[in-house]
Amino acid sequence: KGESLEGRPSIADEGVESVPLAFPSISLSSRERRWSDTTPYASKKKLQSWFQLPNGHWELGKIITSSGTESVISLPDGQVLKVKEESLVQANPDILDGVDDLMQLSYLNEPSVLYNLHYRYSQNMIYTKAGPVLVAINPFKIVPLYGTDYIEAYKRKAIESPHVYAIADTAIREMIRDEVNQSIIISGESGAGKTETAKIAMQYLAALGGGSGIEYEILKTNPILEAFGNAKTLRNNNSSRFGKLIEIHFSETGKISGANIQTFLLEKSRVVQCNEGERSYHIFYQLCAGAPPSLRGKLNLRNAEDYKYLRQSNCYSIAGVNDAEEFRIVVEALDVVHISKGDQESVFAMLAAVLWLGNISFAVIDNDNHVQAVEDEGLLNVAKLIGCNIEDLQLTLSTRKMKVRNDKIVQKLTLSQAMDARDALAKSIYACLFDWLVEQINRSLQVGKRRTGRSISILDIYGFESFNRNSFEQFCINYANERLQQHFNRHLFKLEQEEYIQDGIDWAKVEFEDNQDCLNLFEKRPLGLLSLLDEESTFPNGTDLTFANKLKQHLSSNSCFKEERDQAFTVCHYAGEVSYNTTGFLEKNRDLLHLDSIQLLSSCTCHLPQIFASLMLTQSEKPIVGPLHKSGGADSQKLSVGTKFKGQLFQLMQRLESTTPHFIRCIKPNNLQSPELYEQGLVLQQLRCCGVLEVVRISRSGFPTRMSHQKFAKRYGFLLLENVASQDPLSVSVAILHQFNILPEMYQVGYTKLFFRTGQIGVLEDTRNRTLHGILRVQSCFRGYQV
Ligand code: AD9
Ligand code: MG
Repeated sequence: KGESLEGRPSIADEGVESVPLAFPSISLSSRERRWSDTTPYASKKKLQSWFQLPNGHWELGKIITSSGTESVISLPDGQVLKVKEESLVQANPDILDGVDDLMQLSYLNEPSVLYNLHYRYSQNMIYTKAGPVLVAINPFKIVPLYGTDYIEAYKRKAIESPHVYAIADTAIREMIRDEVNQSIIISGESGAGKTETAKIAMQYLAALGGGSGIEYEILKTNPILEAFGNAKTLRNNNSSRFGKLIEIHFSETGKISGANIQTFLLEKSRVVQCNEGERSYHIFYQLCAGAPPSLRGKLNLRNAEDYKYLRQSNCYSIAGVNDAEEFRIVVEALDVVHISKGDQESVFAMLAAVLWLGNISFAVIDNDNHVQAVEDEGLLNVAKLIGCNIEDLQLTLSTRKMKVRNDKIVQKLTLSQAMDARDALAKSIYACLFDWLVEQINRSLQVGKRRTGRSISILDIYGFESFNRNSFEQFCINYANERLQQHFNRHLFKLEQEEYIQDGIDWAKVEFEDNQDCLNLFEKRPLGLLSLLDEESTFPNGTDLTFANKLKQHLSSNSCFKEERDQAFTVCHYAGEVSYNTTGFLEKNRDLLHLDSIQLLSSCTCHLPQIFASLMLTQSEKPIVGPLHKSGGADSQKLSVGTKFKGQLFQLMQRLESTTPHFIRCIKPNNLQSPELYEQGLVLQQLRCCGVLEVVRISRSGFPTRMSHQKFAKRYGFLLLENVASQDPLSVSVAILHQFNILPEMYQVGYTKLFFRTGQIGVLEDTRNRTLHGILRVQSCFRGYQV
């Protein structure tokens, strides 16, 4: 009783959440190996333990005495507390402070991981490995970790500390070594740093060069896509409102030969509507602030404050951002990707048309509240900019042509119908413009003729979002994140463990949070969220309320679904619960543009008729009411937004499945977008929901690197001192393992493959490279003599 902890060497066994390192990883340098060896510090670690304060914050407490059931600890602020032994969580020895891979922690528990990340973060080391995953914590300030010198150093492998550059470098090496396409998959909440991280990865790949300047073009796509597809939200001043997959192609010599960008579901509604404190797409403000006088004159441009669409959110500028300067950068980038000055002017004209559309007003013309578009400045400017007749535009916005049996009738619109028609037109123009731009960029990027078919894809989609009020956009964004999470789970848990079983490997199973139930809630047919939404969208009498009721009727038994009052429902996502308000769901899912508007656009004489080409294709002659469930073929033109998005995501997943994935998990340390602030609770919640701890656990207990016997024998066989040419791959492999003294606990020999613990292959690869390098040097010496 009251015995000092130092006298009780067995305390480690009573650890609350201790996960002692099963096997020290041999990939560690000798200094690091010392770190992960816990025995010499056994007494030291018992002096300190983590204690959770009532507010949830973890503090490192010094243990003064311990009785076995209770301990007396002193906290950093001087408080001395008597606490239950089981409320303490083991802390790592000081010497492990700031290890660059969480795998090296002797005690892998939440407070230790939080502390380690914080320790590094406070020294600008924002990157940490969690086994195979790179964790990146948003610094919200410029950190001195990037640029040519760093890129060079990572190329030469002169720096080993975790970095996006290191991930990109591994991707290139594995693409060449295994002849398999690679992907860098970046995930994290809104504002966590995905887009920045994607750009940093692109920067590294671009540094490999291509010769034709294509790498420069690739980098210049970023300012363009961000101007047109990013906006200030409450979560992030530069929030991506579309998903992006950029596939970078390589030539045989490992140089960039071209690229292709695929985008996913742009948030159109933002063009006509956005919340207080948010902004519409950056490009609108950039145009208003930065257009030169001649362009201003041609487009009749005003200031952002003069446009209703931009005025409604009461937010025009972003701290630290100069929109006029950004406009200059965008124009320069448009030049680089070969968009002609003429086309650029047409693009700006379309943007101005969208802005002026918002200023069109309506006047009531009869007792039934029917309205007509007023012939005001807005209307005149729109007609001029898109190149249509003023009366045609007026009619399109105020009436709807319908066919009733064989008669054509013209129906007048009420104010809300007319405003909807106007807004739908603005959204369509903008979305077409965006797609057109992406298409032009892709044309410009497809220069490489000698393609090897090898590529590295970088995925940056909008992060998980939860606002006070969540609509159809958040519904789609969070669904996409759910899909991505499953891909992550599959690769780091499911497939890994299945492969061990198949190959007869001994291993310790690790439980992980499976999100299949939530995906089922979205995708199941006929009783899933998306199917029910489509069904209700096709019913002429369907409303957002009947949709909400239908969900309650059919989905209440699903564990990921919660009923809410009125028009709302809640989904339990992997990253937390989100309540959605169904207002606007049906309309956004149908995404109708009236035939009248389509006809108007197709008749207009603006300089970019091609931009509306996609519109003609995607909208059918018939009203949308019709079968929505069929996919492919002619019917795909009428797909609802939800179903189309689901199809896109499935395709994306298929594409990613054929690549070797490299995962980067971005973490947002605070909600204020401010530097130096590390909120434990917020970080922990993100670590938990993306399963970072479990990944580390499985990596420690598992064998993440694997290679078939054949491949292994072929790759390293020449390093053997004895001649093994006649032997089978398995025997050669075993001979290699022996010659290089690879410790038995570091690998397992499966039926078809060899399995290695993290880092093992690196040791062999280094030897192989050194040997090959030696051979080349000898060869070039000989050549020198001949000359
Ligand atoms: V969203 O889902 O598109 O809303 P992202 O993409 O995850 O979100 P983003 O990359 O836009 O976040 O990062 C948000 C802000 O954090 C950036 O505008 C930068 O100001 C800041 N940031 C992120 N990463 C870094 C970095 N490595 N260095 C400096 C950074 N600042
Ligand atoms: Mg982003």
